[in-house]
Amino acid sequence: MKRALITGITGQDGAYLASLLLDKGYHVTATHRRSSAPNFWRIEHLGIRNHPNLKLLELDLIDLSSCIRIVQAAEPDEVYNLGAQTFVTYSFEQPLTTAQITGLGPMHMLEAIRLVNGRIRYYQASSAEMFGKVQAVPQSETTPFYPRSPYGVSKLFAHWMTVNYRESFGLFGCSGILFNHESPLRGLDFVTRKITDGVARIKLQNGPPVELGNLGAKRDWGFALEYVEGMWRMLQASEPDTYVLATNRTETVRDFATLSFEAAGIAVEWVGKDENERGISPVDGRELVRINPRYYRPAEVDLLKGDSTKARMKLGWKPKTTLEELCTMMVRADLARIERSLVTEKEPARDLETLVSTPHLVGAGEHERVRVLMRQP
Ligand code: GDR
Repeated sequence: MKRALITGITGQDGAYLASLLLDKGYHVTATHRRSSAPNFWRIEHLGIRNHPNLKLLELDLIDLSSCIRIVQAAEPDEVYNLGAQTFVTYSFEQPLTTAQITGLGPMHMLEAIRLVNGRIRYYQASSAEMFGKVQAVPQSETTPFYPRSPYGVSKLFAHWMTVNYRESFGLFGCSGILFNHESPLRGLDFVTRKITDGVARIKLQNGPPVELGNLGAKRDWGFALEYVEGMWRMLQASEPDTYVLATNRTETVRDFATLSFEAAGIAVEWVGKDENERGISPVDGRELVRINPRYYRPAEVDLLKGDSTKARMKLGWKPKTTLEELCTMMVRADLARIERSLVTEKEPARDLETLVSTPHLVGAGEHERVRVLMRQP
């Protein structure tokens, strides 16, 4: 039985990855930061919280000695470092905390591995935010970096440390430069889930307009479940390397909103410019989206579009879910949540049930996987 250590089990990727590895027969030690109200709704939702091969432990990545002890105790073959302060906006408010957790945290993990057992394979969750003010379109493993936030700078430090430990100490360190990846398990802070949740509230509860910042930012959005599978593939390869995972399609936040409203059967028309731009219903003129400048960022990443040719050629990885399917999946999940009055992040969501009943929204393979996640016969 292979053993894995995952940091960041309470996040979207940590939950999906733990579920994937448990299905593959791994023993998984998964860590989360101490909190008075631990946030386990995602792993509860995926039905793995009490899995006999899942062990949950507290860990703070800024404490090197804890990292060493965790690696000693878990005896992993593979470490997936997903724990981080992942919200870009927040990193402008708390740059030092972000640098400590997102930048130095991975360094502690690398040191722990070097000290305890240098044969452990390591995955670093790097980010397309490292490309920031992009120097080429699309962005690949060879595109120069230009981060635009304390978050991006911290991720870049961790990325280069992973490369450095690979080259200096022969550590099997992989850096996965992942472009935005979303799902019904995304947190409400991120723009996609904020939109799909807002759409569902407008549809079912006559909710208020969705307040957004920069509608013109372009992102390359994929389905998170497919991206965590890419992480696993990186650690199964014969050599450690750096890979971009992306769909190679870029759309604006405005487009994501349009597709999401359409998924709920609501047409949207865009009028006005800049701070006065609004999304309105062409049917009754109702305001659906408005700008709130408080969501603008001090420095923006305008355009992300990834080229994942290397991952396709070397790992056999490619994304399957289209943006239309992703929006539909997320909107339906939020509609289902609200229909069941499970409207807070603390409560277990039921979105995968929605997926099971809508197999046409995801590929046959993913549907099968969702059924497994749901523990359905
Ligand atoms: P991002 O994701 O910063 O790309 O990082 P996010 O969804 O927060 O923002 C995407 C784009 O949408 C614009 N935007 C808004 N964003 C938020 N959060 N809220 C709003 O109201 C809003 N209005 C417009 C933003 O300005 C931005 O351009 C995500 C995170 O998951 C990172 O951890 C990860 O590393 C990268 O993706 C790849």
